[in-house]
Amino acid sequence: EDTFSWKRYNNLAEIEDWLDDILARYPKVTEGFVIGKSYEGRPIRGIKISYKIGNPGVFIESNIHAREWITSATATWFINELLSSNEELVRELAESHDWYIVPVLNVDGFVYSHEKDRLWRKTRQPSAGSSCVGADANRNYNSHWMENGGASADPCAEDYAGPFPFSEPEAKAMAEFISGIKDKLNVLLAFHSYSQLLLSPYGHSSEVVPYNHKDLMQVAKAYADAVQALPYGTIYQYGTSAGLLYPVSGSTKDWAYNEQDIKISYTVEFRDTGKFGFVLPPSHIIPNAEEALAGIEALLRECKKLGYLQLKYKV
Ligand code: 0X9
Ligand code: ZN
Repeated sequence: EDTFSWKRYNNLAEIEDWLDDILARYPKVTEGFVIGKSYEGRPIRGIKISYKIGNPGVFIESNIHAREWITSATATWFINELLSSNEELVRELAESHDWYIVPVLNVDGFVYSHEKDRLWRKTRQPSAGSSCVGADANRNYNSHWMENGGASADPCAEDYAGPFPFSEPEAKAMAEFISGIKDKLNVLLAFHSYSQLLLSPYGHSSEVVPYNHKDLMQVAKAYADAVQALPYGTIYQYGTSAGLLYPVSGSTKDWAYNEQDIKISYTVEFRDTGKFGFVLPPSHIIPNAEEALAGIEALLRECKKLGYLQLKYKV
């Protein structure tokens, strides 16, 4: 904890020590959890923050892609704000939702990106019959897996879908954990970088979702507007992954939407728009995190207005 800081990017050990410290400092409202183990056997840890029984649930997945360091830096800053801010809007945000946050999902890849290859993206599970290592865990979920050119079958590709759905222990652990609490989850956000985008389902198809596309756009607009209203706020675009970016099959947010009935589900692509890309200077950590906080606050306010934060289960 002495070395943990948002002035630089922290490695996995530093993040875990910091998390232990947070759990020790806020024992009444936090609970640590482990969703499972990575291929290399590391525990994949998260924190639940809950101030009262019966809140709507928000899940934040972060750093499924190893090199996207701004995501765990932002997630940890966000956790700290939820627990320690005295601002009324942040207190309200913290205390009227149940938060489930996994700061580093792809733990093996994250360690590898710190120790060996800064631009590593995938998991670290070897591929049978290939010398290439790892799959794109954000193509590995069992929802329209490998459909419509949304992933690659080539183990050497950066968007390799894996040999079969949930072949990657990290994606499988997420699926098992989320399935177990899905009745409590109203919202899922998957933190990524970069491009400054809010991406809604679908990823695998250029069709829009039949049920609530308009609402998903309205909620995304609330996030984008709140970010832009900040003194140094940047511009976020929003739309479907397939429409705005490229087809993506088997991603977390599509699986959550399609298979787990979590009807507010986005990928958030943080700063920047390409000047530094994945290697975003640490001076961006706090501004990016402040944008995320403002954006999420506005997003949830809009969700509430539209009726998406009603309890899905009886307490
Ligand atoms: O390609 C990806 O997985 C994401 N972009 S990134 O540069 N962070 O790798 C975009 C994924 C967006 N789409 C879905 N989650 N469906
Ligand atoms: Zn990503």
